[in-house]
Amino acid sequence: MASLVEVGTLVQSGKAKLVRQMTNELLSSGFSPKQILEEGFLPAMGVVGEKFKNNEVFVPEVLIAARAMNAGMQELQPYLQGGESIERGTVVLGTVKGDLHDIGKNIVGMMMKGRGLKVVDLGTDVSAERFIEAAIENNANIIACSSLLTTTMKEMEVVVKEAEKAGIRSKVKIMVGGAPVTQSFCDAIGADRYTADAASAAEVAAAFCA
Ligand code: B1M
Repeated sequence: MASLVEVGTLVQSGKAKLVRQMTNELLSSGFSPKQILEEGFLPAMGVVGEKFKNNEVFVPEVLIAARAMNAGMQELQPYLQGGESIERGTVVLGTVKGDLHDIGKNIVGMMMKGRGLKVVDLGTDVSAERFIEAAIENNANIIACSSLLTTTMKEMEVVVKEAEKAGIRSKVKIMVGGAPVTQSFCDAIGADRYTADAASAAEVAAAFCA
């Protein structure tokens, strides 16, 4: 029988086709899209995030679970366009200029979506100007920058400076992360928050938007 717990279990085990099917069954039984997201998908992704943080599951499992949740989200989408908004805030996400690493950034994005946030993913090699432009266009709550290279992490400081120049610094939180990034680096460049992994990044982003 379709239930919110069951759909969550299917998300965790990455069964995209079954998630899609059960999402439709739940909708037909009268569950609201918001309920399915908040009581089915999000807790499931939360569990996956925790397991990832504790090295109980690894990148492939996270990507598979996130893909299953996205399959369910596609079924919810037509119902949400009618007006009910489930997005808790908007994050503009990208890997900084000069850097092409995107595996970690993609996981951060999926985890954030799993927390009910709208993620505008700008991809890799994103200039500071593009981050700012997208933050303004999307009225973003957060700019989230990823960097895997010691040679490109300094681009994050440019993002902070450009946000100041554009007059949006007080309206937008700037989050930074990626293997070479640290809390002291975050403090030194005047960003708001460093997180070491995707699950923590999503947790902090959700808290910023709460
Ligand atoms: Co590159 N690479 N790479 N690479 N690569 C590293 C990063 C490196 C450490 C390898 C090494 O030398 N040991 C090294 C960097 C050294 C340094 O700067 N200190 C390096 C180098 C040097 C390079 C090139 C320069 C190599 C060359 O061409 N000579 C080149 C640069 C290209 C460029 O970007 N301009 C390069 C290229 C590549 C590939 C294209 C081959 C490929 C990237 C494929 C892709 O991303 N689509 C690649 C890969 C795969 C790696 C390693 C092996 C793995 C990175 C990865 O995906 N990890 C990496 C060595 C390693 O880490 N073992 C390496 C898995 C991923 C899940 O972890 O990205 O750390 P990570 O993300 C984590 C956290 O960091 C955090 O959450 C994620 C999940 O918990 N996180 C955030 C990430 N972003 C966050 C943002 C947040 C919060 C948390 O808030 C906003």
